[in-house]
Amino acid sequence: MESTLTARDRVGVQDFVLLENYTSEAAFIENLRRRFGENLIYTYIGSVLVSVNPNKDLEIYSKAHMERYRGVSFYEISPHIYAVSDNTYRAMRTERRDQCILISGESGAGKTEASKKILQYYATTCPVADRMSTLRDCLLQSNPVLEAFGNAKTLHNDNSSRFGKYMDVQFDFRGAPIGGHILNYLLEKSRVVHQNHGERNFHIFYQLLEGGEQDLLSKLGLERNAQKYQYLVKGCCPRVSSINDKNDWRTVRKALTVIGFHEDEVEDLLNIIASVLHLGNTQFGEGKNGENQITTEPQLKYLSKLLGVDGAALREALTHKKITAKGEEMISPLSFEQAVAARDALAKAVYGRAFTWLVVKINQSLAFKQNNFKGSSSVIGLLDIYGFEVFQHNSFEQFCINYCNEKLQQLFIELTLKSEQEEYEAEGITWEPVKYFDNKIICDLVEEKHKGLISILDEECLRPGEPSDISFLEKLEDTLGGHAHFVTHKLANAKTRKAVSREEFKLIHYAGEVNYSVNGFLDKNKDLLYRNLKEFDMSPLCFPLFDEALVRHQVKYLGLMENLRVRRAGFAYRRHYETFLQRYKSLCPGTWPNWQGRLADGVATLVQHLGYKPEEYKLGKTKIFIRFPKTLFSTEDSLEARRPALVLTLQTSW
Ligand code: AD9
Ligand code: MG
Repeated sequence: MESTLTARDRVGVQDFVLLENYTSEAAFIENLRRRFGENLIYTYIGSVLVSVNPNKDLEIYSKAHMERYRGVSFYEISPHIYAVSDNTYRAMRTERRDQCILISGESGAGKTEASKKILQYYATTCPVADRMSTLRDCLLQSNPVLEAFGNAKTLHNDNSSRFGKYMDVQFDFRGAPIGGHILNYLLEKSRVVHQNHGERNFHIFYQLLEGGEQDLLSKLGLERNAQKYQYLVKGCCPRVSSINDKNDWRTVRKALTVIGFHEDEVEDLLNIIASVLHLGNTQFGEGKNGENQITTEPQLKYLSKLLGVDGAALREALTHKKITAKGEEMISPLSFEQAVAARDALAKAVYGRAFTWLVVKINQSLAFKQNNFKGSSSVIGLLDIYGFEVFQHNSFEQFCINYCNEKLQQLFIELTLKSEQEEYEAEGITWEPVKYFDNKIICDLVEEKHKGLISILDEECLRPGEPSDISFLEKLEDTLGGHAHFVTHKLANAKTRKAVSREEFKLIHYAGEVNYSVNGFLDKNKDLLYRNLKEFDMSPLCFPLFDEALVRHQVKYLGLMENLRVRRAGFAYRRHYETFLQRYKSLCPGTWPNWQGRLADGVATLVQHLGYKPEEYKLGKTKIFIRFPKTLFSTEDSLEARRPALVLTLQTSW
């Protein structure tokens, strides 16, 4: 007998809420797998979009695709990042409220790609305000520039964001973009001086060396060979097959011009990049009198030229430190190790400053010019941070990144699981609570005042005496010992002790367990730069097509099953009686033009007239709750969801 697959069997359901066996994790994963097999990477859980990384280019992002999603309701067309973009845009316009799109997922899952697609959608489909056509280009071109300076190849992602980004796009009353603003968080500066095996420094270094014109390189004193630079050889990975540094250089160079960087500003920026490479090649050795001195004169010469500082002063600053004791300033020589640390600290500080300056410049070009503007404006915010990551060796940087993801998960829980269920309870709607893991306990472990990990770290950094990474670890053990999410070698039982070394602590995160080496925690937290260095006034500035275990892990820790249960049992829409009545009263002679009685009775009259079936809605204390989107579609085609849009990206291979 021939068996035929229905389209639904083949491509699964496009909203998990429609899944028959909705409590089964296996059915959930199977639905994702089927859709993924058909290149359908997007699926909804109600208004949350789940996206599975295809790791290949799909023909679903053309202008024609964008047009298809314009002005069309969320549930009327197949799930897409453009549907979220459009829905958010229309919600902003009709409700005149600022909106925010949060993108969550682990490293390499596709957050940055999603954020770029959203921006492209707005740049292509929104009307253009007077004299604002250049803004659109600046918005789009800010991406390659920020990625060049803030992204790098890691073991998880060839284009991994090493900074967090929150971008606001401001729209005028007609829905035309009129401005933008970028907030950057915590660049991973340590990458400038060190990369783990198989990883690279920030893209810009390789782009400049590969793509920079010969004249330019000569002026900067650079050779076209990344292997020559100590800061670029640590990861033994100068080239990456998926990256074309030469082409990317051209893109970045053009983008800088479009954004409005003057030639001298680009020169300043490249001087800084080159000086970081020269700093990396600056070596120290023993002088005639046993003193520590710089042994690489050409580097010093270039450094003083490129940074615009006096050579002798720079030499002194890299080999000596200035301290104030009993009101007197004293200069003391640095040991070899101290000099190397001072050099690296300067390289990180210089690069960090250049990155901040870059963002300031981009913001100037995106800034909305008040004098051209009439009327009110609203904002759509886009959050794209670095994703949760676990390497074999994890340090302060991973700790910061993973804590950031822990906080984002808190927000996700708050928006989708907690507030939703609390609202049903408050409104007196009969409700069987759905249990979920609340990661607040881990956030508190990290951030609680006086008792949390960060407070203990700060206190240890400021403590007189000789605080060290190990004394910090001991303080953690004293204060946090016994916490269910905190383990060290000493605290572990005989069975698990081997899994944590004596210089590590383990955090049991919502997304998995991570061992952090405390080595360098104190210095990195202090971000130390000797005073005499600070005083310089430098220039401004083949993928598996679906790894089921990996996907299952993410489905679990992101709480997607719980999310589905809340959505499935819950109500897609809710409106205050007054708002609902105001909007639809014209559809019912009994409520038009003005309902004089109790609001709840007016809504009951209205929905009865509209033919709502009892199972389709519930009346709470102050609001009407509507279970299915289609009920509302028949009433009003374009009513928007009020929650901020959420996009969850899933990694398919690590
Ligand atoms: V990290 O936390 O910054 O390390 P992201 O941002 O989550 O990470 P990213 O968006 O950079 O991941 O995606 C990683 C790679 O996956 C991209 O460079 C693409 O090669 C690939 N990717 C992601 N999303 C898509 C997509 N929608 N279509 C095709 C994609 N490829
Ligand atoms: Mg990213």
